[in-house]
Amino acid sequence: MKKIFLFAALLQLISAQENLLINVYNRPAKSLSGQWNYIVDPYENGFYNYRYEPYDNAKDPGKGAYFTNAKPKDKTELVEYDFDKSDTIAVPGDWNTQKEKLFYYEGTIWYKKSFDYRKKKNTNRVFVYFEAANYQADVYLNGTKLGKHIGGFTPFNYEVTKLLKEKDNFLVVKVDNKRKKEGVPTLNTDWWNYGGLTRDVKLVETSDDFIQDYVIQLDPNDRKKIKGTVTLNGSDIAQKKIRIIIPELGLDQMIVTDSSGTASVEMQSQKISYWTTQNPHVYNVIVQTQKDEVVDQIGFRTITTKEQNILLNNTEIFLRGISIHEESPVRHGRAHSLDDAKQLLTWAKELGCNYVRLAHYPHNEHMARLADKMGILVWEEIPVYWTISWDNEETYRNAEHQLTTMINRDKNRASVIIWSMANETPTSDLRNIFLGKLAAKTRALDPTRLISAALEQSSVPGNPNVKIISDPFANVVDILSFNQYIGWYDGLPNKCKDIRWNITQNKPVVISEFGADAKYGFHADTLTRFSEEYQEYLYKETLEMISAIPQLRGISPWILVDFRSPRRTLPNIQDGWNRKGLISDDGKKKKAFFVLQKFYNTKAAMNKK
Ligand code: GCB
Repeated sequence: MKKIFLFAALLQLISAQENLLINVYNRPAKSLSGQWNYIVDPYENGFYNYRYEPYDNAKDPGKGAYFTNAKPKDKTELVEYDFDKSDTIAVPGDWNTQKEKLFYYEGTIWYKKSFDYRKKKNTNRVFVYFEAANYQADVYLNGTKLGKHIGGFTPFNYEVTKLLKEKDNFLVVKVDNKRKKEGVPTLNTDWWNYGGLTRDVKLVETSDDFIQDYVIQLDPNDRKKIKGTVTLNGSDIAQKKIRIIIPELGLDQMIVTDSSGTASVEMQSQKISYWTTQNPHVYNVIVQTQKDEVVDQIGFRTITTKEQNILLNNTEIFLRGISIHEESPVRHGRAHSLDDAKQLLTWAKELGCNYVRLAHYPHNEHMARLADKMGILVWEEIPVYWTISWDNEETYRNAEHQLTTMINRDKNRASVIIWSMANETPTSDLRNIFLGKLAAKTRALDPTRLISAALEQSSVPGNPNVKIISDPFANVVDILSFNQYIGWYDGLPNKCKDIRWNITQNKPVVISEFGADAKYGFHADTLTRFSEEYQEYLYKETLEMISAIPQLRGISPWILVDFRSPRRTLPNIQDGWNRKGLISDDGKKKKAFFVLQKFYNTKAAMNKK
């Protein structure tokens, strides 16, 4: 009972922070996707006056403030911009790959969309929901500021009920993708800093009192029990009846909210078909109040570790994985659509995967939803990458906010089993405290999933060929993960034969990265860098080397598809692409793809026995 109370309290905490609507894919919504007008504003002239004071703070912002979408009253009036006469760009979509002139652009771009909107019911409420904007968004509707959001890969929403008109609304968004030292991620990464409204924007309509949030899942301690919490939002939400129905299981239960609009549920069933990678069964779950109804598709499973094993529904599992960046291999640029997700996850399946690492930031919601349906386990992570400003409190708050939002959005997805805190971060006291706080937060928000981070390996002093994981954060994680590039950044592939692993932690090991660059179609001998043969050789040697790690329970090599990175400049080979993909940027499979595929097929066959 106490546990349930705690769970409910924590859920409320998440909701209060942001009031993020969950499951917007199944709610009545009008997408604002399509062409938006845009103005490129490197000097942020539409945001600051000539004394560099933000118009946001001014009593009368005047005609210079772009968010007012000003038009001259007559020919004498001076207005030096015009959204409607400006060029258009597609939303969702990054700006870099839509306009040649914006390919390398890092700065501010203003977006404007005009629309009419008629509510279905007068008493209803409306929210504008952004699936993501990279990196900072200042949002205005009809000349009023709704808010500012920081973080390029997580959703956010604002209520617009009072501001919305039936005709001629204008939504203006200033999106700024300048990299910042204190940002999350920080200045240096190994991926393209795609800017803009990279995911869908929609208007979501709800009843006046509505279902804000819920988590419904299998009780980790009793696999015949489904339990959860529902939170309402509105002015009259205390002592309200909520009905939870799972038709396929014949479950139908009424619960009543407490004074804060939250209610907990517990339901018993003997006939739950557990979600597995072979049979990814999802149930329709209906949450109903007198005024609102939300339907979701939820799978029920448990995920735990026991000593060196990972257990899915109490059965040992090996994670046959691959890392993926959120890039579209067909269109190039940021992926955002269901088709993009299908392409990436279908390739992962073809490779023999039952698991993917979604690197290095939260991907769009389609990915986890589709993984639920396809039976692919998922690692999700936040962009706490390399050299974050560990001593900066704002940086911590930002990272925690991204983490909280990611968990909040995807907490009902059975496929998601691991929350990852960070990637290749150098150990220090401040970093250990930073990550420790993130991990504690994660455990408080979601005690049902596993925690990890992509750590680094090191050598025993005086013996470079004996590898260990010497990182205090290894004591915190449930899954011991690390990246290693022996044979690429460290020697040649035959070095793998000399390496001995001395991993002393009694935990499952999942190697989060290994790999080598190869340019598709470039053939040479196995020691020629960037040839397909080198990459193929490295995969063979690495797979043999890591198979000797007794507690190895999974891998997610780097990476499914070549991806853009400004760090990779070698002409005729890289040309701005990280070439560690097993598939080229135009969808062609390299030789190493088939090495890994064979390894996975053998593993899968062994696991069936
Ligand atoms: C890493 C990073 C990844 C890079 C990769 C590489 O360790 O985690 O973001 O892209 O190496 O290709 O160097």
